[in-house]
Order: sequence, then structure tokens, then C-alpha cells
Amino acid sequence: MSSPEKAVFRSGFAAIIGRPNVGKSSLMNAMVGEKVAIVSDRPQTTRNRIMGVADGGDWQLVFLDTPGLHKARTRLGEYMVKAARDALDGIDILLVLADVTHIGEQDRELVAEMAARSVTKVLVLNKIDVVGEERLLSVIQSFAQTGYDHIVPISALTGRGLDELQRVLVAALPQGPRYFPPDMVTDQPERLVCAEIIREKALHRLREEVPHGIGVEMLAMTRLSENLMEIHATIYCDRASHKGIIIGKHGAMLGAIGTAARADIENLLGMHVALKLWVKVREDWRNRQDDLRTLGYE
Ligand SMILES: Nc1nc2c(ncn2[C@@H]2O[C@H](COP(=O)(O)OP(=O)(O)O)[C@@H](O)[C@H]2O)c(=O)[nH]1
Ligand SMILES: [Mg+2]
Repeated sequence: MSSPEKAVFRSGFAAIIGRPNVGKSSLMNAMVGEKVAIVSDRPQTTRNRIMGVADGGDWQLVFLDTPGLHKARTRLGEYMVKAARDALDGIDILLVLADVTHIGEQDRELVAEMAARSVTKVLVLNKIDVVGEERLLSVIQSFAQTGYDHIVPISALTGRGLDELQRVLVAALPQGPRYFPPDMVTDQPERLVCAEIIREKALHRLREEVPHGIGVEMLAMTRLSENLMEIHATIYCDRASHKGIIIGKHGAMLGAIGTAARADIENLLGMHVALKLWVKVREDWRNRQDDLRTLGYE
């Protein structure tokens, strides 16, 4: 008589790297099934390594979303690129993400640089919803000799290809423990997620160079009652001329940012939120160690 086989649990860490704006955070959110990392069409939206956990019952995939790799021009930029590089330590799977609509020299250099790594390497081609079959095939063809274990075309936006990607990733997982509780989706503390939501709403509404200089500091989260949280936060900008833009005519811009952020934060916390926002100028904060620390980049 054979005894029932004991189920084997599989788990591992998968880092997502790539140029800014290729869809790394969108991919992680889609794989995790919740919005863990903020997304925008501004480059360098993601500033920290952010963890997202997907749990399939007998497997667990821990994704590490990273800031886009770019030529850093500020200390914040250096911190971001370092955070992305550090995420590669001790991983089981490396996802190199590229945008099929904009494959450039930097993508090919990154793919080549990572080829030497002795982990499972998956080249993920994102945004296939905006290119034709022919273009996609020629891009895949151009990467055929790179020595990666898999090339998987997807759309993080429409979800196409994500089942196949998950299948490939789960099959590559080694036997291992459930690192995190099955219902845990991220390691980001709640106050940091709230600060990021405010920054996302600001990024969506502000144009030109303003978004790059934005930082959000949570001053207080106070539970006023069973059903009501009061949040005070400051939006920093690094130029005096940006302050007025962020506040807007008669406070219209700040009001719009606050209204949008409040809706998302209420969803996240499951209660009513009173959100108070201030705007302050801190010249050149992206190059100042103490300011970087205050805003959680250290
Ligand atoms: N059309 C299309 N847009 C996408 C897709 N994935 C992400 N995007 C958009 O690309 C932009 C950058 O996405 P984001 O996830 O912030 O990229 P990241 O900087 O690599 O983390 C956002 O405007 C996304 O909505 C996709 O599959 N198709
Ligand atoms: Mg991102």
C-alpha cells in the first residue's frame, strides 16, 4: 500500500529589473493581485525595493519590484539604482523586463550583463497589447541567442500572458518554506503605502519637471474612532516655483490630489479618512542625506 505523498511546498524570490517605465511595478501588482507599488507614466516612479507576495496554496513567489536602472544624477538616484542592484542578492529567479514598443541599446546591454548570473533568467517582453504579431516575433527572435531560460511576452495591463508567466515561474521554484503568511501581500508598512498613494496622485496630475522633486512625509496617522483615521502629510518639492504649481489656483491642484488619494487610502484602510496635506519647499532635498532619511530613502 502506498501512503499518500506528502505535498512539497515550493518557494523563492524573484527580482524584477529593467529600465524606467517598462512596467515593472504594473507587472508585480498584476502577479500579486493587489496594488502594492504605485504606477505612473513618469520615469523613476518607484524609489524603493518593494516586495509583493503571491501565494498559490502549495507555492509562494516573493517578487521584488525595483527602481528603474538609469544614470543617477542625484543622491536619491544613486540610492535608487543601488536598491535595484541590491535586490539581486540571494534571489532564485531574475525577471528582466523590457517594453516591446521601445527596445533600446540599454535593454540589450542589461540583458547581456545579467546573462552570466547563475539563477533562472526570464526575459519578459511587456506591453504586447500595443504591438502587432510581426513586430513581437522579430523582437523575440532578436533575443533568441541570449541564453535566458525563458522569453515570455505579456501585457501587464490586459493580463495577457500572465498565466503562462506564472506557470514558468512556479515551475522554476525550488523546494522551500512559506516565507510569509499566505494573506500578506507586501512588506511595506501601512504609513509608507499611504505616502506612496499621495505621491502617485501628485505624479498623475503634475507635469514637466515637478514630479521628480516630489517627496511625501507622513506626519501623523491618528485613529479618531472605530471608523475614522486622520492623516497629516507634507508634500515636499525642491524648488520654490513648484510650490504654487502643487497648490494650484485657489488650492485646486492640492484639493484634487487629496481627493484622489483619500479615496484610495479609504479603500486600503477600510475606513473613512480625513486627509490634511501641506506643501513645503526643501531645496535640493534629493541630494541631502538628512532629507532623504526623513522621507524614508536610506
Ligand atoms: N500599454 C501598456 N502600458 C503599460 C503596460 N504595463 C505598464 N504600462 C504603463 O507603463 C507606464 C509605466 O508603468 P510602471 O509599472 O510604473 O513602470 P516601471 O517604472 O517599470 O515600474 C504606466 O503608465 C503603465 O500604465 C502594458 O502592458 N501595456
Ligand atoms: Mg516602478
